[in-house]
Amino acid sequence: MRPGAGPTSLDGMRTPSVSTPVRRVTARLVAPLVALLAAALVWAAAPGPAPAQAAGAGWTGNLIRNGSAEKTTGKVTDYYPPATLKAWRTTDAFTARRYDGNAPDPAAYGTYLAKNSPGPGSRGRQYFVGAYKTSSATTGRAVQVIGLKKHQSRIRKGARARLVGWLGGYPSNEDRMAVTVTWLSRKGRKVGTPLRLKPVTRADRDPSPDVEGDETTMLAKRVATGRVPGRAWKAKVQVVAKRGATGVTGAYADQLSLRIR
Ligand SMILES: [Ca+2]
Ligand SMILES: [Ca+2]
Repeated sequence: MRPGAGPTSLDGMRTPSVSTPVRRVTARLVAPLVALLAAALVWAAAPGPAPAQAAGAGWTGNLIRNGSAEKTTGKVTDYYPPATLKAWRTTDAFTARRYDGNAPDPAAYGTYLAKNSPGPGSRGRQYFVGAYKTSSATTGRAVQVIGLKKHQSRIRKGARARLVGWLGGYPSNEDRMAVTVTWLSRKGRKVGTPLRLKPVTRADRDPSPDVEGDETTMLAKRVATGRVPGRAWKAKVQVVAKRGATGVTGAYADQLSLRIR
């Protein structure tokens, strides 16, 4: 199957039959060929769903809704009052913030993320922010439960899962984001082994606290893969902003995705 091969061939067939004097013999030869080509075109066009599957090599699309923090209501230029994130149930001022304009020195940028801070190439306009203005006793959190009903046949055959997220913060702060996917049975019981993204800690953002120049306000990619348990009926995604000891200012994340195949 070569997309486009059909129409090109058909045009090629039309050209001589229109531009040259039509003889009965030619017409008799051309008519069956045109019919054959038309049949070939129908055949080529028929397997519509195939390209979508081939594009992801068997993986589903991203099952996490609003995984890039782009869909919000309320102000995203400041954290407070917190904007509401669509598709997520949030606690304790877990919200989204807009990336600041390009920073002259992105690696040494301040407490917020800029459009050109180290992070995903395709990041949209906003990122997840947690642990801002929280009480000392709690952590900010966003939760989303994904129904897996339509993937049941795939899951029963033994599916794999791939969880990806970009996590980070700024160097002088210990806040960090943790992402967990827990599999739930039809009755809501935990089944299988959860997927966890390792937080990007202060040590990751400032490897040598005594040495200047290696501090980075950033997001780094974290990936976790694992088996989808055969009894999984739902996937519960939790994004938890963990507080540092010195205060509460920001744990960041963006581009969260969960795919199975
Ligand atoms: Ca985003
Ligand atoms: Ca340092």
